[in-house]
Amino acid sequence: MSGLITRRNFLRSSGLAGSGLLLAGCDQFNFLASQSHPARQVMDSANVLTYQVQRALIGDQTLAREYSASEIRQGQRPNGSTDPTTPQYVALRQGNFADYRFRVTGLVDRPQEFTLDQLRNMPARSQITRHDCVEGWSCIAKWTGTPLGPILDMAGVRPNARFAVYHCFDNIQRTLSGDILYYTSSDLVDAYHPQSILSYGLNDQVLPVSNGAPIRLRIERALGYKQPKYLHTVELVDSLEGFGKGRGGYWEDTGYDWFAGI
Ligand SMILES: Nc1nc2c(c(=O)[nH]1)N[C@H]1C(S)=C(S)[C@@H](COP(=O)(O)O)O[C@H]1N2
Ligand SMILES: [Mo]
Repeated sequence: MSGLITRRNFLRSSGLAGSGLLLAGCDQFNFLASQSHPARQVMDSANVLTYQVQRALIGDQTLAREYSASEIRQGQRPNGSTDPTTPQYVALRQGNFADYRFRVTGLVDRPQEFTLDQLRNMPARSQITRHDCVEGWSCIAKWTGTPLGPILDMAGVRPNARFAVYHCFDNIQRTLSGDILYYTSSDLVDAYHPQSILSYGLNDQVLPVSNGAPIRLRIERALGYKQPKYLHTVELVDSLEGFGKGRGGYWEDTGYDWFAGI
């Protein structure tokens, strides 16, 4: 959490107290999936406002708080998908991820592709941070990986790119019309943030499957659902339309805040 402002303080002080509904846990919010529900409009306008105010106050490069090793009190609690069953993922896992490729696509001059070994041989960063899930729990854990920003620079992000969409292997939901795969997105400020790392290590061990192996992105100034596990592609885009329901992520499509800053 940045010392400057929290969603909670901002909403309280700005008279958007009605939007306190933004702050409670996941389960109560299924009604928000209904596009026509009046709470949706309140939420949408509050999202725009908090996004602009937080970006203005927090600035681009403020770091999320980092902790000391003694503050790691338990393992990172696995949540959401913990054992993806898509054939593509199962096959990669059986091969110990030797055939895994991390890709950068979309509005870039030079699409990129990396093996796990290549990522592990790039400059590494470790950070001990707190993961906050909207369900109401948090964990302090040490994440090790390589920063995303320099990789985006290798790809040459085009000036018209506004968002990074993060595509994952896991079928978070199975429906009659097929699997729904997890995805989320961020602006380029978060994509280039120095703590935004493609992590392959957790608490000094190889990142386990339950926490997103082989690669999981950390976006440390955002809530848990903005920390995509089983990540395979970052796609640079100028609009979030055309992905899922167009709200920028699997959970975002059900009504969660897109910015999700903490
Ligand atoms: N691909 C993918 N990423 C995901 C999820 C998921 O189900 N699938 N769940 C999200 C949520 S809500 C949380 S709280 C964290 C949980 O990460 P963890 O299992 O490492 O604790 O991952 C986030 N990223
Ligand atoms: Mo979460």
